[in-house]
Amino acid sequence: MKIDTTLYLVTDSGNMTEETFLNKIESACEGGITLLQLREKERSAREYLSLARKVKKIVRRYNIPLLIDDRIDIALAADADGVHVGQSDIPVADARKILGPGKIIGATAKTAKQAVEAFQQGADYIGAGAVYPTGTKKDTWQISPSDIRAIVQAVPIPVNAIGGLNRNNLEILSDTGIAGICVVSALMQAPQPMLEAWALRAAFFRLKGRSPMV
Ligand code: TZP
Ligand code: MG
Repeated sequence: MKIDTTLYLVTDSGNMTEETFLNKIESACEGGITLLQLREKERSAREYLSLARKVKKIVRRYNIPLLIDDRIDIALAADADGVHVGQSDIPVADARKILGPGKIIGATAKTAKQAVEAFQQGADYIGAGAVYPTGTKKDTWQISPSDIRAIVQAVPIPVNAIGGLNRNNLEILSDTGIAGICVVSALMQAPQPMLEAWALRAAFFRLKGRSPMV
């Protein structure tokens, strides 16, 4: 499935109220995010599903696909657009078997070998990182821009960078060939996610040498 991964918001509702969280998501949608992953590590299945349905109502209005982190059951129940799986989650091939060809499946890869495996199993995009140290995900480690470039060169699907990215630190990714950036805190912690999303888009398009208007 063809997807635009330019500015990919991965959520973290943290200590926010649900209302604040949903308002932030709506604001980020207004600012031009192109993809959203609901990533909720601390919630029960029932809470995760309920939140997924609420988020879906918002993103649908902006034609932004909704992906669910890890949980294929939640993605199916909420009729989300797909899932994102990590290296210790259900393998892409099994996720594809369950979800069928019409859904989006993203996979995390830290090496070109992992990326190729995910692509061959049916992944639609790759998330690669962490680029910078990040407090958002404790059980990860950094990979270098040249690792990311090797991943980009190994697969014909979009590769996004993730990990500690913000509007001011994308420059080290300039030669990697990434299709987009994934951010959590840059948008979730922003007082006005709409303005921040706009700034992130502008920073990314500057990196790629393109105008944000096209
Ligand atoms: N995978 C690698 S780093 C990361 C994930 C989910 C977290 C990125 O969060 P932030 O706040 O953008 O650094
Ligand atoms: Mg996972």
